[in-house]
Amino acid sequence: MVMTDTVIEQLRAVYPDYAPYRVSVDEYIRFREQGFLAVRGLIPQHDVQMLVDHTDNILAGRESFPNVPAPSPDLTPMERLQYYLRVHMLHRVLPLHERFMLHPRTIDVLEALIGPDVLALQTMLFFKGPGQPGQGYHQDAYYIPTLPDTLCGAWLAVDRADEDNGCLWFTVGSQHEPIYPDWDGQTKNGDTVLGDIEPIANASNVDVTKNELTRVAARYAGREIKVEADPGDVVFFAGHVLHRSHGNHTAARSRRAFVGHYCNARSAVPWNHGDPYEGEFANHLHILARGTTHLPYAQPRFGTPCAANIPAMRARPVTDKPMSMMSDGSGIMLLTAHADEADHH
Ligand SMILES: O=C(O)CCC(=O)C(=O)O
Repeated sequence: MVMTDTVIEQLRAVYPDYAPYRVSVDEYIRFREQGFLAVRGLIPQHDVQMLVDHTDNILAGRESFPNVPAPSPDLTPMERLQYYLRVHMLHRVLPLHERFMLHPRTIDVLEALIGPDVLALQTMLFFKGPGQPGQGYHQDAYYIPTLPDTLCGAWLAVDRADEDNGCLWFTVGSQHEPIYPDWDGQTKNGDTVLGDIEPIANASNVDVTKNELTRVAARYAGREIKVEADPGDVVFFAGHVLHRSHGNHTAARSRRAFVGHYCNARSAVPWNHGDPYEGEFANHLHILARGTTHLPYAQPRFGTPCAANIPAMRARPVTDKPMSMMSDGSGIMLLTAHADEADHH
């Protein structure tokens, strides 16, 4: 959408120095060619510092997550760093997490990659302290189905993430693969309509001999890319791309990250993180971050500004004349407004 000054002002009430981010054609192409796109420095450092302070406070017992057991005061500093691996869906209970889920710089990128209408579905906060495990090959759209399938992850580095503390790795080319059903998995999802698809077992298992997506990854041998990231970098990745992370092998460095999952707001979403929902789809439980939709959506619980609560963000520019692809007279086809009433057909 074209950001008007009024909309930018409303967003700046929560994100004081927000400046819209414009995705380039080159970035758009790279996202499709590689299945992921790292946007460096997308989130300002003082914003990232809020997540650093928040997670430090959690581990020190100065803040707590509602309904999640807190670390006991008797733990050693190392035991504290290793207490949480990841916590899901905190945007439904903590304003700070809703703020990061709907960060307009993140949504600017999603609008270009999977939009224009963007629905915010899920969040995870990774602590991944020293010694904590990674996650083996998996495809996110297996866990979070969207119909049509438009899922995209946005992974914000809170600490520096590198090979030693368990950054992300992507298998380039695998974004074109179907979603493999996992008979031993948590869902019945997958592209089972394909006549010859072979189900796999143990997606996400870090043991490559057990994780049967290893045989899919083998088709792209030599094309796995390590994506190191600095605080504030956001890595966007498509729902089908095979990706994984290794364990944190450092002695003292955590690898914290804030992850959101999103889809085009015109997709139907039969998913709500395991919670029951009325009816076939759960779109009404997920937040409209940008644009508009003919489907239901939720309001942000803590009032974070986004399309759900700013009507101007849901407006689509319309012309008062029908448009057609028409020749400009030199043989070039252009999207052109009909000039005369007589042409309105
Ligand atoms: O951060 C990680 O280690 C894994 C994250 C991941 O694979 C995901 O969000 O799908």
